[in-house]
Amino acid sequence: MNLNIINPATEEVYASVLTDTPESVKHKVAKLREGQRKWKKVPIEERLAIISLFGELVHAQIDELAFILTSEMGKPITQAVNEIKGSHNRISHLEQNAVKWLSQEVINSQGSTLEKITFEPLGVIANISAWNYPYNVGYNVFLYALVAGNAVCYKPSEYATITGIQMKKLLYEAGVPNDVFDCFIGDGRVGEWLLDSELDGYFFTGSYNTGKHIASRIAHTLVPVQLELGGKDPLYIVDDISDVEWAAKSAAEGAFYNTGQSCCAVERIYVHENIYDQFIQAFVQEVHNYKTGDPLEKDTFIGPLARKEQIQWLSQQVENALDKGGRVLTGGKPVSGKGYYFQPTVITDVSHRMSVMREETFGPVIGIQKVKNDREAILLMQDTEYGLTAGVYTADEKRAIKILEEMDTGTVYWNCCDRVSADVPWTGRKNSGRGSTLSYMGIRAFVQPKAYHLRKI
Ligand code: TXE
Repeated sequence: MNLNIINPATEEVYASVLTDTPESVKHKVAKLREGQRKWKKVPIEERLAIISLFGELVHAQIDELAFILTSEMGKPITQAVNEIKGSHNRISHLEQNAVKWLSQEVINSQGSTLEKITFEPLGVIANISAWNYPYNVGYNVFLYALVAGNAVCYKPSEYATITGIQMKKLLYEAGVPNDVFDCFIGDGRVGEWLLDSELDGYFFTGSYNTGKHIASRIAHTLVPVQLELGGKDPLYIVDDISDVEWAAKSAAEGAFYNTGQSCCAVERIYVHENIYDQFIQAFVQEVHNYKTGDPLEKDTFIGPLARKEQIQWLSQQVENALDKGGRVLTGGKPVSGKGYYFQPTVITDVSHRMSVMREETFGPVIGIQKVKNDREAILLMQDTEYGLTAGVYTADEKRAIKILEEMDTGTVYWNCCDRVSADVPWTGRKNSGRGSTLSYMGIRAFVQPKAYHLRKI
């Protein structure tokens, strides 16, 4: 079967590729099983050197790779370049830390028994991935898994397939053997065949519904399952902020970057009533400045949505808000003409009875709610099934920490938002997932400990 990849800006077929079949999945998995036995014996320094070379090859082709990413999922080209450049910090993180975190640890060497821990690869793992940041979220899994000595079944999203194929090519060119990494091409059906393949670990990035399905489908196998899922990430703007324009600009960028299709995008904003009017004015002004249009133009900030169905979802959220008393200050509709465009939209007079404040939007639509005090803000921020990130903008560090300590989320931000760092774990709570990538925890996620009790006689 063929998978047609539609350019979301033009609605034309950008590429057509052959998908995997149950037989080809079986064949590839068997090949990777063989390859992993050899790969795990390659010294970690050699594996790291290959990944470093991969990073150089990506860097050398950045413009071409960004063009592909923009053409298949609509990310504005400047943001595509930024993503590819930014994802390199995963490689630097591995170069600096992998040997340290994967080396054996001698725990007790005094007395007659030596006790130590070694870290062995899981084996052959699945990396079932999303389309919104294919470099970032792909690297978080497959580079770390490879460095730790695993073989990887990489299933790029059907909306980032050519990018996945390019990454595979460059990994091979850098020296990753072709029986250690492979791409599995197609939609959820190919993902299902991977679930049937009795792999040694499943690392999933995507929606809550698919993540929940995967976790329950393979629960009986008892292999590790990590899920990086969606969020409904709140941001609270406190009234002690002196530069309200700055806060509005920063919050808007957090909400609308990548056309709002980031897992940690700001999805709802609460503003203290004392600065509410000023904030709204600055926020809407900022959104008016965004250029929506051809994602290949360097100054475009809002591109098309990656998936056509998302237009209907966003329209429904807007309608639902309007029905319940919300006010659309700008945007609110799909853009007519070719391409899956939706106007950047700001809705006020919102409440938690509205879908836009409760369900993941994943597009350029934001609800902004007025609050009386920190207590009200905390209650609203916590009123969610998700637990990915939460942020607060305030001049007062103590006040910020007090609020952030109340958040049941894997990440909290003070005076920043929508950011990821390779040095600290990326992890979700509740419906935002389980397990961590990045940091030393994200290195250790791809190994299993072995305890040695060694006694000389
Ligand atoms: O997810 P989908 P998408 C989240 C983001 C949003 C979602 C968007 O918040 O919720 O990801 O990604 C495959 N068995 N994050 O739309 O549809 C499918 O082919 C096995 C969170 O891509 O769930 C694709 O490869 N596999 C985040 C992958 O699952 C199946 C970072 C994801 O698809 C399958 C980025 C099945 N039955 C995005 N059905 C974070 N928290 O870090 C589909 N797939």
